[in-house]
Amino acid sequence: MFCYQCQEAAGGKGCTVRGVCGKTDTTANLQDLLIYLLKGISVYSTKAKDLGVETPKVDTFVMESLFMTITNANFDNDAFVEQIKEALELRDEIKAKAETAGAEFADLYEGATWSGTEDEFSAKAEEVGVLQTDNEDVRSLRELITYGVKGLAAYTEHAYNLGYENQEIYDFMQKALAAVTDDSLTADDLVALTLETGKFGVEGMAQLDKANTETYGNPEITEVNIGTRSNPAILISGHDLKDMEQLLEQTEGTGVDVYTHSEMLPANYYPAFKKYDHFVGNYGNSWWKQKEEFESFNGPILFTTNCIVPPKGNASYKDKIFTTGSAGLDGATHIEADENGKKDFSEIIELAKKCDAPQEIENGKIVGGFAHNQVLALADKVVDAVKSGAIKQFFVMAGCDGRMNSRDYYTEFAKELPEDTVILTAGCAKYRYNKLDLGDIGGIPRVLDAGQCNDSYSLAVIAMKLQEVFELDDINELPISYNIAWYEQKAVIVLLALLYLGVKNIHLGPTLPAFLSENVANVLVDKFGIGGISEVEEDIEMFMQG
Ligand code: FS2
Ligand code: SF4
Repeated sequence: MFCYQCQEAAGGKGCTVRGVCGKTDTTANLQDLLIYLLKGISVYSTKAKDLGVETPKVDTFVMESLFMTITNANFDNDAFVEQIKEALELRDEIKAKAETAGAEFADLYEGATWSGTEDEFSAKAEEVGVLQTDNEDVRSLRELITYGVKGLAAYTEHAYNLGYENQEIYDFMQKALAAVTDDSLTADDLVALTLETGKFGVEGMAQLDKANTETYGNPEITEVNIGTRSNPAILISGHDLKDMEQLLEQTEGTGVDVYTHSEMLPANYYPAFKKYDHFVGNYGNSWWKQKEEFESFNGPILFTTNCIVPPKGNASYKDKIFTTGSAGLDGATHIEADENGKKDFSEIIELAKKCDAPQEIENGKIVGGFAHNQVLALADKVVDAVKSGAIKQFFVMAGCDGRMNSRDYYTEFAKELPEDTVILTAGCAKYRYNKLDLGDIGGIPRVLDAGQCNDSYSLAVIAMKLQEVFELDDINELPISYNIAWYEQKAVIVLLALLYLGVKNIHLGPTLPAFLSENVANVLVDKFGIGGISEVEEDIEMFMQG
């Protein structure tokens, strides 16, 4: 195996024996083989699309498969084997359709032609990973695009689950996958494709924002309970709000409570979910704390997406884990949707009834719900505070959390920021500082949580609105600094989206991606002013000087 798609890549270079995330080499290789076949499918489907062939089956298959390969989403080897078999069938189907429409193919990428049986998968998988591309810079750009497209696929799938689709996004994902197999593309072509990926990142996040807010209302300022009650309960993690809705509907009146964990916390901000009395609040912290927090929760856990940490063999909650959607874990029960998108969570509910109530690990409330609509409703107050100098600067500290101790930097950074600054956050990065008492500025809390990582879109909308109000030509003239924490591929698409929107001087930590070669990193520095992080005090000084 060789994998370097996330921030925790071993030694800052890549995982080669077993993932720091817990991914075995078998899983990693099967994921590589699946990506290799998705590229092959995309070679045919892009051509078919050019010839007017509609490809709905390919569109959703590619999206779901990409999502399955995101860090910490799916550890189920059987699921990958099934997906690979389906990919081979679908590839033949789309090839035939393209040929019927008049396409001719020559000198094809090997992922478009290779076939094998299940017992040949693992041997083939070892040959088709990231290192297949020899040139370090080309490999770096190809992977940057591929990881961005994976993040885009995740957001696209959540919107799809709510009935929102955009053909152009599907087409782009396949265009990008086909392009990264094309040896005739120059480094400049790949840089242009990287920015185009960012453009679709903006569209994907906007689509998901529309899907979530039209379906469940606009997030609003909310005090979220972080304590517990005495009923047995289910913990729901991940990002999928459709799953959240169905779980709340099905648990209503059963005597089983529901709590969110990690990235599902922002579900508490949506009006449509507030009507449920048995929706108690949020339990615990970000994803990497799950080994301890799932022990004390006592009840079953439903993963709707990443981030899953494979449990230890003796974990008490091992048999209480359920997955759905693109998430998967060897040994966990996977709940499929029926043809109408309905999921039956009764097995989880019955199990919850037999479990003890959660053990309280903290109590009190945290505040969130500052997505674009809510912040724009407070726009006058915010603008006045900026004009009067009460708010000197905003810090976008969106992104992900992770295990590394070096992420204590973000807690310290938040604590040390001058009191006339406000943090705009989204994603699980918030858990590094959302329980600190940082106070408020004239009633505006100093940490404004917009929601999940995809709600970074809200932060961009807020920035664009402020640019308009202050009549600035350039978004970079705003008093907003970007100190973003990344971990997995959804943070990659968020970053590319911000670059596409023209945001410069983004600092990325705790380390720069291992998949950026020196030359590609230099391009990002020269073109966009991307930087890393150093020491808290030094960095604050640098940011405050603008
Ligand atoms: Fe956090 Fe993990 Fe949201 Fe990422 S819970 S690192 O999936 O996508 O942010
Ligand atoms: Fe390593 Fe991250 Fe890949 Fe897991 S996803 S194998 S931790 S680089």
